[in-house]
Amino acid sequence: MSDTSINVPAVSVIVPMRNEAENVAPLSAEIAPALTRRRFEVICVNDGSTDGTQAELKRLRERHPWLRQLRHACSCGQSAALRTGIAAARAPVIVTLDGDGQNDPVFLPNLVDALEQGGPRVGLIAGQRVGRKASGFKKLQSRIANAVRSAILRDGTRDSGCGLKAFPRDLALALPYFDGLHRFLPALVRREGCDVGYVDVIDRPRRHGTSNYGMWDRLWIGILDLGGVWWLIRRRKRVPEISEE
Ligand SMILES: Nc1nc2c(ncn2[C@@H]2O[C@H](COP(=O)(O)OP(=O)(O)OP(=O)(O)O)[C@@H](O)[C@H]2O)c(=O)[nH]1
Ligand SMILES: [Mg+2]
Repeated sequence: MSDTSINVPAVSVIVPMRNEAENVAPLSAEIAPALTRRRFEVICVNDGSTDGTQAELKRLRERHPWLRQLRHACSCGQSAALRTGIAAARAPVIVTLDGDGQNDPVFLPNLVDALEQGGPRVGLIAGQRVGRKASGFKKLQSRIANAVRSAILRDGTRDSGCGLKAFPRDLALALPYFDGLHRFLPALVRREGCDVGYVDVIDRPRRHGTSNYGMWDRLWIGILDLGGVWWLIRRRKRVPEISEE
């Protein structure tokens, strides 16, 4: 890693973390080699963790100057954590991944490459999980949620729940914000008139710790959010082209 990597990064990797102490070290050890060709920073957003996540991130920062920790005083949720990271990012390109080890950082460059090669019309590259490692029941919930979402929003996306995503920072900051937004990025990006690209990624099991979501968060809140996103899309107005004369 060269010293310039901490000055002006080309890519900001954002990792939301709530009680992921045991996952921090193995994950950062995988991110750095995956991005050697690029100047990068990694922003771990510690979402009010009550375990050793804060201390572990502090310890690793001494070794890795590219590793930043932003900490929420109390837990505000995964969307808020992503928003905090995006706002603080210094690079024009953002890549996100979950902090539990399920998303393999080896796919990070594929997402960034696809975004760059897609040109200015592409506003999002979404990872599509293959070989899901979740339990049968969780996979069923996810399959139903994805089928209902894509039927209602017609966002052309097989899997919107994968943590691996790449997008321009400016576009992300312009999207309407609500809790749960991270599950609807393809529809929201298309709403802005941008295209969405896809990259298949191999899913892994959670490395340590426990899932932060129960069935209620996933299904019922998901249904409520789906209604909200449907409304946002219905109420979309043409974006005016403005010229000053
Ligand atoms: N669920 C949840 N995750 C959070 C929160 N804040 C940060 N995160 C992080 O967001 C990422 C995704 O959360 P997970 O609990 O793994 O959710 P998931 O991958 O959809 O579900 P599992 O398949 O059960 O692991 C992890 O890195 C969490 O640590 C929060 O308030 N709730
Ligand atoms: Mg997970």
